[in-house]
Amino acid sequence: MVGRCPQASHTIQNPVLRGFNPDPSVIRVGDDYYIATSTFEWFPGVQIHHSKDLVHWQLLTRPLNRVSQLDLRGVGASQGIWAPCLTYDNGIFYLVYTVVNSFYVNMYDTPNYLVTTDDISGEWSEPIYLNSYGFDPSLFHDDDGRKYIVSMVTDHRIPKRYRGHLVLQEYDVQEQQMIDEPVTIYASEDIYLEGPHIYKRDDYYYLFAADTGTGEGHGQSILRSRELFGPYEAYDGNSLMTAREHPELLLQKSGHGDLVETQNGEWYMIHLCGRALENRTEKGDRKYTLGRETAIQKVEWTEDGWLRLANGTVLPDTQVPAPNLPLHPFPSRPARDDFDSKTLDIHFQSLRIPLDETFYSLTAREGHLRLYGREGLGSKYRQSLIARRWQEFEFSASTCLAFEPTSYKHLAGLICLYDTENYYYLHVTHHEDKGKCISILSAVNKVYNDPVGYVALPEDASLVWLRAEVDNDKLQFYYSTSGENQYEPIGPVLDASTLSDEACREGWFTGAFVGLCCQDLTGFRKHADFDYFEYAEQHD
Ligand code: 6LW
Repeated sequence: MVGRCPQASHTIQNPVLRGFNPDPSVIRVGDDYYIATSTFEWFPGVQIHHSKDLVHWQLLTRPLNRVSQLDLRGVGASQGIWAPCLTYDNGIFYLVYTVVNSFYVNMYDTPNYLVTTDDISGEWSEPIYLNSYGFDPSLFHDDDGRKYIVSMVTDHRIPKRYRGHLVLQEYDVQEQQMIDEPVTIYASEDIYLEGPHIYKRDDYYYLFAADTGTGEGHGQSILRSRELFGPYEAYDGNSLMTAREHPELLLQKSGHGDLVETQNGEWYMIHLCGRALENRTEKGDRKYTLGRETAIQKVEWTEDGWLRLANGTVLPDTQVPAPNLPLHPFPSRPARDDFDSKTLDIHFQSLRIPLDETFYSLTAREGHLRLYGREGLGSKYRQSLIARRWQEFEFSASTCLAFEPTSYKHLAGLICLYDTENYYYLHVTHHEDKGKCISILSAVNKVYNDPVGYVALPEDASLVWLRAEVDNDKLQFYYSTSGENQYEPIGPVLDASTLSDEACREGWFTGAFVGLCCQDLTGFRKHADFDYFEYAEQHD
């Protein structure tokens, strides 16, 4: 499926990584491009997508895939893995990232780690601890072989000394630890910088960093110095990219960029962005159910050694000229997963701990996913839940379930969720008076409702079909006990926009998911068998 000749006239359609894929970091190794993005409390940790043309992207791997590398039990919503930085040097891939253990409190705990591999889609090393100054660590490989970590610095004091503060410290590859003291390379009472990367080009070191937070005021800045440790001078044209004055643009929140040079000397910036729903929170913020996503802009160096968008403005474009590279589309994926494979589809993630066979099986009943019921939807420890990102504003998700609950503490079904405090759960359960029944449980910042109560199912209904249809801010559930063509709506139209960064109170960095789950709140692992899971998008 590889294109035969270079195609200069193609376009990159943004966002390239749709749905919850923030804090992108990019590298090119030969003809291959890779982007790493944050995964927070979702396991396995860090997503890496692959491309050969910057136009088509495919999810390749998630490197932090075992508990010895990453144990997120107990971490809060939107904590866990933040802002990975992917680099490559001398045959080795390096991935640094933060595991946020406490945030939204006075003192942050933000240990930073490094893992390595020589095979990006294979196994990665055990983590090496780096430091805990702040988050968004990035590894810089200098020409002389020495390596440095640049990181933002948090400050728990009231008031803080600086609004923006970055430090640089050397990392010793042989010793596998930080050496020497960290040096402040940026400190400002005005402009907050984070997500820093350092590059060397010609006679300058460039400090490339996100400015002004990650909301609609977000932007991208560049500074430079002839010395690695500064002083760094800011570009007059900062923010070199931002949508902050332009609420009409598709790519809101644009910032947190990283640079890549193609094989032909063209330059691109990948960056974080978000697509807004029109409805707003009580505070007046637009809502982003798809979380923060990843887009690409073409950039160019000016004659005096600064960087600007190739479109001549500071505004991020939805369509961007593709690089002069052969097109390389990937095969499209079927919307339906029949659970016939021995492994779960790569798009599924679990919460905080691995998808291991203590809570699911693809072989116990052939052609089915069996989930063994475990903890409740508020648990930050051992839920039996697999889910995938919402990637478009309009989609449907459906499943068919065999489940024989004998207690109201047995539940299984189809869920749309943001975190442990915000979800809509269409589920089969048992009721003392009604027997097997269907219900909806909604949670909106811990305010719980059951809008249809408990609806009895026919006694011989061994299979129950469940469906969710999402249209922007509207969610309608459906169910059937007599086949896929017999769906009837259940419950009111629900407000899907509560599952958004702006609406959720505990944490606001991820995005909405849809998936399957099973709870046995008696602790005896009652299981449910799911015949398939289908996620089908409606495109404009
Ligand atoms: C990311 C940081 C940020 O690490 O959000 O507000 C964090 N800024 O750059 C999580 O995406």
